[in-house]
Amino acid sequence: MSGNRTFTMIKPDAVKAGNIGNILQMMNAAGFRIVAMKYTKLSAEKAGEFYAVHKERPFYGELVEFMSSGPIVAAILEKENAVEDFRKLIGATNPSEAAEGTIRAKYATNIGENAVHGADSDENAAIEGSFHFAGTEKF
Ligand code: 3AN
Repeated sequence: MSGNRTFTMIKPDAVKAGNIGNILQMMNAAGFRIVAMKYTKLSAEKAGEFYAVHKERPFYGELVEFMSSGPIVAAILEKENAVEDFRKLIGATNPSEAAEGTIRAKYATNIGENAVHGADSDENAAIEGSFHFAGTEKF
């Protein structure tokens, strides 16, 4: 059975471009409820830890540098079938392949600076949510 929570980050490119409000509005309009949210900045060390699964990928260094380059918004979101529905809402990793109307089609710059993160499984959503939030910060 699929779970009802996912984890997201509005990435430094979208924050810099002034798109926090627009992106939250799209999440809200798609029926996601905010369980936890914070405006924060990852150190290079923390970004490296978060993306440790991509350690061997050629873009790892670039990804860590980018994700620690400026503030982000981290959030846990709730909705039935959250992980899958949220991946649909954000669109493909590469914005040139992202379906029309998706968050990445509208706001991503390129495959690396792609505006938002969305957890890819229920298991990772839980791990990533716990990485950013204590139990007392979830409502
Ligand atoms: P998604 O974020 O769609 O789950 P993943 O998990 O394959 O995509 O990649 C994680 C992050 O790594 C992406 N959001 C993107 O910022 C970065 N990334 C993925 N592929 C590339 C690439 N070919 N070049 C640069 N950065 C990439």
